[in-house]
Amino acid sequence: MKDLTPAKSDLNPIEIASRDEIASVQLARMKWSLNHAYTNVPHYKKAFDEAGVHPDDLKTLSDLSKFPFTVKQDLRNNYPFGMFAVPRERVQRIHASSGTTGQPTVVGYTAKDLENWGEVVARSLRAAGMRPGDMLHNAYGYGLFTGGLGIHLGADALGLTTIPISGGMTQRQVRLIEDFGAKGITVTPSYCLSILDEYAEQGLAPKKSPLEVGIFGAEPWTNAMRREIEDAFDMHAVDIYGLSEVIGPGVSMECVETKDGLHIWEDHFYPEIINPETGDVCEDGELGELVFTSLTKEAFPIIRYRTRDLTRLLPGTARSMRRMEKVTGRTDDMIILRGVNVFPTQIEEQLMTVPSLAPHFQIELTKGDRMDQMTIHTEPAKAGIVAESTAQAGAEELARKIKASIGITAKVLAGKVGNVPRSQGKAVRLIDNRPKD
Ligand code: DLL
Repeated sequence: MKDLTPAKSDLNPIEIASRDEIASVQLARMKWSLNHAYTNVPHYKKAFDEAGVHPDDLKTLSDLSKFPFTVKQDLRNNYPFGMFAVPRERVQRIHASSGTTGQPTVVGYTAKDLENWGEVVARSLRAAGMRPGDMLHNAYGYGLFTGGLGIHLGADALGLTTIPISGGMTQRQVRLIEDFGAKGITVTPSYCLSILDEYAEQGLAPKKSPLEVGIFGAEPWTNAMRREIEDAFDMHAVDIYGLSEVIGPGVSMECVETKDGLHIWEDHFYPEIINPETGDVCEDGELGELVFTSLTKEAFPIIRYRTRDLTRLLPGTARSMRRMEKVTGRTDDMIILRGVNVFPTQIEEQLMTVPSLAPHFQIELTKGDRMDQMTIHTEPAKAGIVAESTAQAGAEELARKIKASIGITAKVLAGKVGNVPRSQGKAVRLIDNRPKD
């Protein structure tokens, strides 16, 4: 793999500024953001008043803990445009969550917001090793989802040549990567695995592909998956994180030279970790729920938004800005099986250690005689090469590993190749077939 470390002189100076400098930018911007939300969004005025706090009460960054949280339900209650802090005419772009679990969440951006978004995504792409003039194959979905268009903004800001291919039509993805010679690919890690399968299908060697870096996010993935993908394509694999409510992709980014967690672009997004049960703010280093406050957003300021993502905050390394550890999962994705908490990423980690099984998986929950049962659907590795009996032995090995490392009994099935549904975006890791009562 090539060394893709960016030159220090190419970075935005704030990325490597002193902590004091960063804190002073944060404090000034946080005061502005709280005032902006309070003055222009009725929801925030009401919530702050009810909590007995006023933006002027913020004297230091830690005073933020006096302010109330914002949760997804607040956004739903204000559907569609009630959380906007500028007249609708000043909103140049709208994105929305898919709304599969309820009403869609709508977010908006002014011209300045789009410029800032482009800047943080450009920083992220540069941190991944992309340089002006490089070619980017952008396979995140274009549309209401922030992935495709968000990455596109940053690619334009950095001066890349962008292939706006979006998700799907996997044969064509492979063809264009090969014919055009993209250096970078932006895609969900699960869809990258489908692209990898397609390389095998077409008899092409992924190691010989022009790709030098994959920029993976929009869903949790493990370091074990990183090794799998890096090895298969002989390219770097780095993590990009974000969520629509905070801006979209580009809230935080892993640096290609260290691959040690994701630097949060703290001059735009202020992070806190809280105990999800008590709401108390945790110390850096403690595992908890990630909470964000936007510092510069005009159209859709967001104050202490509970992301439901679990991680911890760590000091800066390649950049001065703090890092977040790779996300373990969302509080809503946590499975409680007979009293044991399990995240799909823990299953992924174990699956990657069984060579006879492919990296695709899906977890199904059912009700057994009395207790909940977990079945993990997997497939033989390397279509047609690994015998079914070998894969079945691999499935049993995986069940033993899961028992030993996580402490739960799961049934592991190695079905036929293609049995596990393939994603073209975010993978669906969990199917809950337990009766609803
Ligand atoms: O997924 C934005 C995005 C697009 C990020 C492309 C990175 C790349 P939403 O659809 O609003 O936005 O979903 C946000 O996805 O709260 C996390 O639970 C999850 N997520 C996003 N990035 C990561 C990541 C986009 N790198 C939700 N690791 C977030 C783990 C991630 N989970």
